[in-house]
Amino acid sequence: MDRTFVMVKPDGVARGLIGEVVSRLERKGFKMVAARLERLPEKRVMEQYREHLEKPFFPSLRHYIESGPCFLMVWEGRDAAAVVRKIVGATNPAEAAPGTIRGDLAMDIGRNVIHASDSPGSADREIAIHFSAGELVSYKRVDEPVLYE
Ligand code: IDP
Ligand code: MG
Repeated sequence: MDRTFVMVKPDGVARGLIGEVVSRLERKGFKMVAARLERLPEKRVMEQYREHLEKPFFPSLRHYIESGPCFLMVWEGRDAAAVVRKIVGATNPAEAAPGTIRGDLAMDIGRNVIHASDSPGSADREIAIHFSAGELVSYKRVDEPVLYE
């Protein structure tokens, strides 16, 4: 089954939105296979956002991500990376569709509540940055037989 990396950013944690985010992914049918609440060390912020290191917004992005604890998760399900990105919505909450997490719960591109990997390749890379293989658990959801044909 496919996996993706999802992170409630410090604004989402501070606003008490961990449960809302987890609930949306759980109700969809995704299975959480790892989670951790922590303040990200600088090294992993740089690795996580390596494609943005030279962007003008990177210093403020880094300051934002390091400003408080994040809630890091790995979720499993069919086409996990692509489908979770749709649930998360566009990067700018002003353009994110209603019904998406950013469309429903955020106002500002610099405070957009959540991160999710943008492809299966990014998912593998980002999961490996934050979790060891031994931290990913294996179990069955009782509704798995009715979630998939
Ligand atoms: P994504 O989170 O939807 O994948 P990316 O383009 O990968 O969006 O950007 C990573 C993060 O950097 C965004 O979620 C947002 O927090 C921040 N960011 C991106 N573009 C801007 C910007 O123009 N101004 C401020 N922050 C930005
Ligand atoms: Mg991105």
